[in-house]
Amino acid sequence: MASTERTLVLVKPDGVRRGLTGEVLRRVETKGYAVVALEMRVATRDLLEQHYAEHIGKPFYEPLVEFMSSGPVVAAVVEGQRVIEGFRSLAGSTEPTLAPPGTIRGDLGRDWGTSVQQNLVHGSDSVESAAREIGIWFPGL
Ligand code: IDP
Ligand code: MG
Repeated sequence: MASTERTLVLVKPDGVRRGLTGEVLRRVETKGYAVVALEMRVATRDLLEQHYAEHIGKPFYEPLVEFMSSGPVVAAVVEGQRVIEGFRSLAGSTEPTLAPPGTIRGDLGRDWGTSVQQNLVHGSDSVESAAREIGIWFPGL
């Protein structure tokens, strides 16, 4: 049996503003994953620069940091077998216009004409990213 994994999930500021935090966590929990840490906070630029280091220099980087610090986010550590790919599957693809119905981004998101895609959630994309991101958001864990 595959060993238990942990992933970092963020409900982004658009999700929190739209009152979808509970809906996102509901999908995580009804899928069977466990929320093992949870916090609402406004992310500092410094934290976001660490979190999104791989995107520095891309055209959407500045709008992304601006957007992600525009209001509170809900950060969660979620646990379960294969949860990293499992949550990415629940979230759907990056562009909400193309994310399949049934996914968080596909059901709840759309393009709003902004320079950065406002797509409701973040989920770590690998074991390495998950460990790095959980260390950034929950250093005490
Ligand atoms: P992911 O969140 O699906 O893993 P990443 O490629 O890691 O997508 O990009 C981080 C975030 O940056 C995305 O969730 C989205 O908000 C934004 N983003 C990514 N690519 C683009 C783009 O081409 N245009 C506008 N925004 C983008
Ligand atoms: Mg990513």
